[in-house]
Amino acid sequence: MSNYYQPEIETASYEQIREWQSERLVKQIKRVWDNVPYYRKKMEEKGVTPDDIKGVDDLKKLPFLTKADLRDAYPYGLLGAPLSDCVRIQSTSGTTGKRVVAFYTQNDIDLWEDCCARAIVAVGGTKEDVCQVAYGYGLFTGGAGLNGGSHKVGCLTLPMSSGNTERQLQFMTDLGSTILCCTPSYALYLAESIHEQGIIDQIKLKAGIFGAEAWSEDMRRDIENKLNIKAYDIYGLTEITGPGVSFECEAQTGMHINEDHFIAEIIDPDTEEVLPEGSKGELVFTCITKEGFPMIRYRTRDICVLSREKCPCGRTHVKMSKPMGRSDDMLIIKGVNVFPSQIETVLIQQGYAANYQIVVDRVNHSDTLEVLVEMTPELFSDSLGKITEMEKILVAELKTMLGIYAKVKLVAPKTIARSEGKAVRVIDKRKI
Ligand code: DLL
Repeated sequence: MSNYYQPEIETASYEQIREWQSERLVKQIKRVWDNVPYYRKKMEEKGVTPDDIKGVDDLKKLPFLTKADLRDAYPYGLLGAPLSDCVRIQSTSGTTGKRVVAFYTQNDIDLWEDCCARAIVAVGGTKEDVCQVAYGYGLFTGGAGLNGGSHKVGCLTLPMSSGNTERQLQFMTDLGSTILCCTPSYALYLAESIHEQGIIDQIKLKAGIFGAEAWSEDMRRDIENKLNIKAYDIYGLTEITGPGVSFECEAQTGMHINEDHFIAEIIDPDTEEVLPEGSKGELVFTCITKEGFPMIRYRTRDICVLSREKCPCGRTHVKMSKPMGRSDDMLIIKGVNVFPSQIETVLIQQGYAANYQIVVDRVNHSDTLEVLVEMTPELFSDSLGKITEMEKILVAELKTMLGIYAKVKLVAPKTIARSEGKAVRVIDKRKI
């Protein structure tokens, strides 16, 4: 039986959700028109005024915002409330140029923490739980968001931040953590360390809430098996609020978007045309309750699919698939689109852990792709013949998946640098 943090919202009818969205959108656009000259100008350029926005169906009339707008408007140009009403900033490193700085009023923080509390309750969290938050604290939204959600649920919260693995494991065993929140790559690292130290019997974890970076279904199974837990996905981005924009429920088949706060659309990234439900495209969000940093039709660059299929958990909010890569992270190698997640899938299917690095370069005007893969202790071999054989298998499997040749280099366990936050998977030397 499912538990909900805010049952009347999380299981509201589709009609009710649309009604909330329409009402809030109309109000939000008026607020933004009055308070955010940067966006007002964009509306004027498109010939739209708040009077044209009567409900969700009019959303498509509004202009998009992109990372480039954030850069142009940095730092205060997209502020939606007086600075004196803002109580916090959070920030993330942009892929290019300036950092993203988002502003929050107290009300924004309160609603954000509700979203994270929904995610914790959805994985079975209650006030009896010990919730170890090993996302980074500080400017990154991961620590702050899940910390706030954990308080709201009433869990005993361990504000560990990321890193210091010895201390993480000590508290995990001494205080009996039952829920772990961190990036999936750090979860895997913690799992490896637990097995190395032979302390799996002392671990009481039952669930993990992992997000902030792409991870495959195979990686999920790997973490679940190694830690003997259920591993749930959580998604979000600083511009929209942070973790908890969407979260997975017990069905583990996609993440429910908190539609009472965020309206989701899927567009064709090239034509900007809104695509029908079920299409794969770029995810766009409109914040309808945010005051400090009210993003309207913000292009996330994340590629995914939305689905309104009935969910066995009873939640009615639309589900998004795992992001299948980012439209701007996608590597184009010899003209072929390559997503790092495809490479990860091959590696895990072949029994490797998700410890790898992709190196892309250009030699004699031609792109090259090399994948460094760590051998797991089980697969470890120091026989040159055996290693060459294993590399050949991976080359063939990658060729089938990607359609192009990738050089594979197997390296000894624990030789690829571990990250405590988001893993650095790709080194594209063509950009350096
Ligand atoms: O990563 C917020 C977050 C913190 C989400 C903790 C989940 C848990 P940013 O640093 O702004 O915010 O990065 C946002 O990370 O556009 C996606 O490309 C990627 N991302 C976030 N969650 C997932 C996920 C946080 N579950 C960017 N799966 C987003 C895949 C994810 N990618």
